[in-house]
Amino acid sequence: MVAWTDFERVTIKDIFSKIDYEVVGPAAISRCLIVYPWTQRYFAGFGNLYNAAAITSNPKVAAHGKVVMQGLEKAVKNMDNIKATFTELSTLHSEKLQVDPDNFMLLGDCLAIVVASQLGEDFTPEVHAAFQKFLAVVVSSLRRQYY
Ligand code: HNI
Repeated sequence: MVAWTDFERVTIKDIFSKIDYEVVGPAAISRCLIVYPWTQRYFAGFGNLYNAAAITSNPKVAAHGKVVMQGLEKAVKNMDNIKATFTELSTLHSEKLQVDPDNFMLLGDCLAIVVASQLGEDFTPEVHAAFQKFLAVVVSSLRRQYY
């Protein structure tokens, strides 16, 4: 059970209310696929991921970015129960998709960079700390069904 301060709760909800999933999701997943190219291996069905231009203009990548944001929204709405909320998603990534869980925080860090660029001066160190804590809980919840 994670203890959240009032500031952290308000900040996480505030970030998700301010960002546009259709911009942030695709930008974060694209950045992850470009910066950490080994993550491309899980998206063989997405077609052309040949270079940065192909990745950022690939409609399947963009659609998936939005799906990831919708997954994160469930965590935002269930901040006191993220582990249980992500049980099925963790099992899916472990058993079906077989994603190396070390990749989760790589995507999380890409997301933090994109959110920072969207929020500008509002992304203070305190806001960053709250967001990073949220990502850490998400990642540990996604790792939970791995064995
Ligand atoms: Ni992930 C599918 C959420 C990290 C590879 N992923 C999903 C779905 C959600 C999701 C939601 C859709 C599930 C469904 O169809 O029921 N993924 C998340 C979240 C994170 C994350 C919240 C971390 C912040 N996923 C990753 C990472 C990789 C990854 C780091 C690989 C490097 N995910 C996948 C793949 C799929 C997927 C592959 C299936 C995509 C498809 O459409 O075929």
